Amino acid sequence: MKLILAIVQDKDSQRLSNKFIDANVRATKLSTTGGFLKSGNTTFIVGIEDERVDEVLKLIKDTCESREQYLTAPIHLDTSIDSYMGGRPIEVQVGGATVFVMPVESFHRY
Ligand code: 2BA
Repeated sequence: MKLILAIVQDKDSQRLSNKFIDANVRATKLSTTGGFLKSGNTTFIVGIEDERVDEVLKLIKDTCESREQYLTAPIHLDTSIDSYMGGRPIEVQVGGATVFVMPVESFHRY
């Protein structure tokens, strides 16, 4: 068994959730925050049999779009990012999905 952690944009999360349900893939959705943009994204936790990992990765890849976002500095942004931006909005390419696949030592449902 593997544990898949997939960080996706909020805009894609509902569609991905529906695809998981249709494909009988069990998943947990977490509301998360990107460390750089400090805006909301969604992290899916999926425990899945080894032989279905590629199927899940394909569902994620086919559903999640890469998008450009503009980061403008609100007053409360910390100084490190403020100086990084030089006070101007910057364009950031946010990936469709950032995915980690990890081995699972054991799995229990009680
Ligand atoms: P954020 O941390 O909010 O990052 C959003 C996008 O900003 C990133 O897209 C990347 O294009 C850009 N970015 C991030 N850090 C940067 C930096 N130090 N300098 C310049 N640009 C930077 P993605 O790479 O597609 O990441 C999307 C989201 O996936 C991230 O949101 C974060 O929540 C998560 N993520 C990405 N890589 C990760 C990692 N190695 N570990 C944990 N989470 C990760």
